[in-house]
Amino acid sequence: SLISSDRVRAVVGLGVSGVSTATFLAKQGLDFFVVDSRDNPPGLDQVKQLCPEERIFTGSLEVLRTLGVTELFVSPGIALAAPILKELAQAGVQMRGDIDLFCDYANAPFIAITGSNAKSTVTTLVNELLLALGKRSIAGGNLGLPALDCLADGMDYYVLELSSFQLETTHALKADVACLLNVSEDHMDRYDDLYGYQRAKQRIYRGCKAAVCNKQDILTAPLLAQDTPVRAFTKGSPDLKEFGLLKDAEGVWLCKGVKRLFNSQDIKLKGEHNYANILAALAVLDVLALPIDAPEVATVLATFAGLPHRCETVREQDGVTYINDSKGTNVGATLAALEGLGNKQAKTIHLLAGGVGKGADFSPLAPALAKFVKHLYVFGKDASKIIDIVPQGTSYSEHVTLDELMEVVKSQVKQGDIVLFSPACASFDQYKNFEARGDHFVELVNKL
Ligand code: UMA
Ligand code: ADP
Repeated sequence: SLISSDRVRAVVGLGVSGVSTATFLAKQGLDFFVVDSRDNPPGLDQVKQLCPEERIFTGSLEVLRTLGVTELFVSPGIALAAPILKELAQAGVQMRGDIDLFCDYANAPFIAITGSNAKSTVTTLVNELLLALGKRSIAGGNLGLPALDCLADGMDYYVLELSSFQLETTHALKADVACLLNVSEDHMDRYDDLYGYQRAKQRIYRGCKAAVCNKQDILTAPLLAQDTPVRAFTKGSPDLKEFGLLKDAEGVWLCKGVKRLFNSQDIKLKGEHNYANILAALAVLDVLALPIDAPEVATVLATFAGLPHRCETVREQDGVTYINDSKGTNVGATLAALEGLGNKQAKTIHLLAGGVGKGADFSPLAPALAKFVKHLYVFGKDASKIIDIVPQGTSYSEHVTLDELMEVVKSQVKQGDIVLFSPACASFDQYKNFEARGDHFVELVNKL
């Protein structure tokens, strides 16, 4: 086996990743401890089926000090900066994760995708394109299905969405294609600064066979051996080997170099940020030497409507468009939504934002607020932090709950307006997750 049996392992954390790792290790016939800081962690009943109860410890991670562990599989929700983990790492204990284990056992080429935003969209799109081209492929990782649960016989490709947390515990990813879409501030409660976060994201490129990066985002630029193929994408006009956009009387063209591949009129996804996402997916296919102008590709682009809660049109009523972008959980996502949907001629957007700011600096939103936003409605825990950066001349109001806020929206909107629910914050102050938050917005819109 690729993992030797003389190591003393512990699975740390009993969420989706912990249960998946424990299941996988048990299947390989390997022993392990299980530890979770919570008294009653979610996966407890499942691991009781996999490992003797005397090897399971809940309520604190401190017990790790006494187990003689040499190798930990740390769940992404636990910071490696936790004192107990730091102490063990300093003592030479390996800090690994489920993705590291996936890499040991991957039996087909895999594509790894990260970025502050658009990971899920691009991961799903790449997978859809591979399937349409007749490949056996499956998408997982941070997207939801844990990476180890994706492993199966006879696969052509795995497509993995990876978070910065997962990358921190991954040592030799060696992806067949590694793609870093963009880097903008997020999770500042877990990193010292943007560069610490970028360093985690850049681990996607470790040992990769090919790379895809964003020409307009210097923080995505890979440092690789000269002979490693790299494809860049841009929302601007592309150089010879790049993927980019050309605009003419017929609309926006998605291009590789001078070659026009698809016209925006034939693409279901809307907004330039989404064209960039498609270009990234096409670049992945291209670097794998798969056909990017095949009719199957055109069909996917004509029908792929994106994922729910990502700039999803919920309803058009009395000339007002309601858009749910609840997955807009950081400043970069909300900025992309404003720039993608905003009208340069007139301020039409009613922006609904707020929640848990995760230590973010909201000031990059200010120019887009001034340019596109008719009225800003803020709510939730860090509402006042958003108010602090509102530019002069942008009208705003503060609310406690979304219910209360929507009552005001109702009385303010006019024909031609867009109501954009893109919080720029996490949801945990008032909701279980971004899905529950988006569902609540949709419910309120449908009641209007
Ligand atoms: N926790 C404890 N004590 C423990 C272990 C966990 O309190 O001992 C808490 C964590 O602080 C966290 C929660 O439990 O609040 C869940 O953490 P986890 O590591 O057990 O999470 P999983 O259930 O394994 O889910 C993880 C990803 N979650 C996180 O990174 C927080 C899921 O991404 C991912 O789909 C799943 O693995 C499969 O790969 C979710 C996510 O929110 C969607 N990701 C973040 C994001 O996209 O911004 C990074
Ligand atoms: P992730 O998995 O990285 O969170 P998603 O595809 O779920 O990415 O989208 C998350 C948020 O990012 C959504 O609010 C979406 O509207 C926004 N978004 C989509 N494409 C882009 C892009 N190219 N740049 C910035 N934000 C984007």
